[in-house]
Amino acid sequence: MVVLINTRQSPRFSDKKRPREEEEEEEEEEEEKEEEERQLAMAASVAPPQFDQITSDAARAGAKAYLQSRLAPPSSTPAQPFTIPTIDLGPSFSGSAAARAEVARQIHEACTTSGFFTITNHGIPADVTRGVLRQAQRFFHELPPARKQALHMRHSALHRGYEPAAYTSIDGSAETKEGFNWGYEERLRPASFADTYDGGYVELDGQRYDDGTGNLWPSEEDLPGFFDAVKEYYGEAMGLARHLMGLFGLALGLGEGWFDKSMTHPGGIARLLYYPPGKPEQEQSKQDIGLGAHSDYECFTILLPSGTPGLEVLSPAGQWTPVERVDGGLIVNIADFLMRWTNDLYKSTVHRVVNRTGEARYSVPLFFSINYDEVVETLPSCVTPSNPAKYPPIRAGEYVLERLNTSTAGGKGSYGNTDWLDEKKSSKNRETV
Ligand SMILES: O=C(O)CCC(=O)C(=O)O
Ligand SMILES: [Fe+2]
Repeated sequence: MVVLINTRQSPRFSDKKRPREEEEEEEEEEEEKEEEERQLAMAASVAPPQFDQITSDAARAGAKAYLQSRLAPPSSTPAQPFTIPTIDLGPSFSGSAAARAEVARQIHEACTTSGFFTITNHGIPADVTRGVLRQAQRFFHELPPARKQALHMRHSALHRGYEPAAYTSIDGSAETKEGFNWGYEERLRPASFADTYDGGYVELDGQRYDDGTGNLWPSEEDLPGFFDAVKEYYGEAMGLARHLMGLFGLALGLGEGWFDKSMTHPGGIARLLYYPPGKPEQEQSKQDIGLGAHSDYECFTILLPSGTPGLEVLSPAGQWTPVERVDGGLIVNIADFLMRWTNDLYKSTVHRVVNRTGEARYSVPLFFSINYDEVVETLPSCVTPSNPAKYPPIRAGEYVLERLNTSTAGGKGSYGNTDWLDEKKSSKNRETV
């Protein structure tokens, strides 16, 4: 059991402010407002990253409409049992094809009903999961505010770095969570990729930043050991994700190796999340949402939660259902690519986080994607004359980027941030010449 202590003093409980502090706060707000305006002006004048104009436009238009459609109140679906099963993944690592097929069968059942399941015996050592949760705590509470601001997501065209509270808004409500986001880079390559990685990793926008220029890390000096602990968990989780993709292939009757060709340089965005202590149910308002209702974008998500509850899943009957924590378990949820491949057979279920406890909550999701330059197109086996493909083909990276862009408060996305990234890349190149 991980015990995480919130060392941060909530502003709600702070003493009455002195005028000097108020002045400083006002100045800060003014600066933030100016920065916001500057970003909006840039957003209007800088073109979105070009990769494949046709699918890029479609992804952007589709992303917004899609999110709205998933958030619409459900039709008159009658209440039905809605369970989030726990699946013992242990037998799936055995040499027995029958044992692996049985695990795949259980996965198939979960994916066609709730779209969520908890896995146990997943193979990630407890000290590694404890280690990364500990780093989340350090990042949010030990890194000085100025250092966090230097890693602000507004400096990234790829939504990487530090995300302060209320910076993103996926269903229109301001969110109380803070985050730290990163994606794949060469330094993170797990040993388990040795036989499968082809060296061709490209980012969401189809470009190469695998030398690390796409990410924003705290320095080793500021947080000693942070990078190594995060890398260790990330490597384990990426390896587990590849294993799960084999099981999804099996579950869909395609074979364990079906997705291998699309995982030669897979994408995997991960983040550390911090949800400040919340209020009891009766005092909650819309402002207290930790993370607004949404579906995830990629193949599936592997979520490592701390001991504090808060994750809720929307059932087909429109009921928010809490996900029970299973000791040592990881939560897996289907995301949009698997829903699109399977023409809605697998459910990319809407979920949200509300911390109703007086304790801080932390979590570490990994959003596993196929190669970002691959196209996701409905599987022929999931299409019939009476059930034609519901979704047009989309390029993986573009789709994720457009969904991320629509989630930034004000909808301006990261378009205004490309100059900064180009500058960072060219100065890095200058250093290495
Ligand atoms: O923190 C959690 O429990 C869920 C996080 C999540 O849904 C997400 O980051 O997409
Ligand atoms: Fe999510």
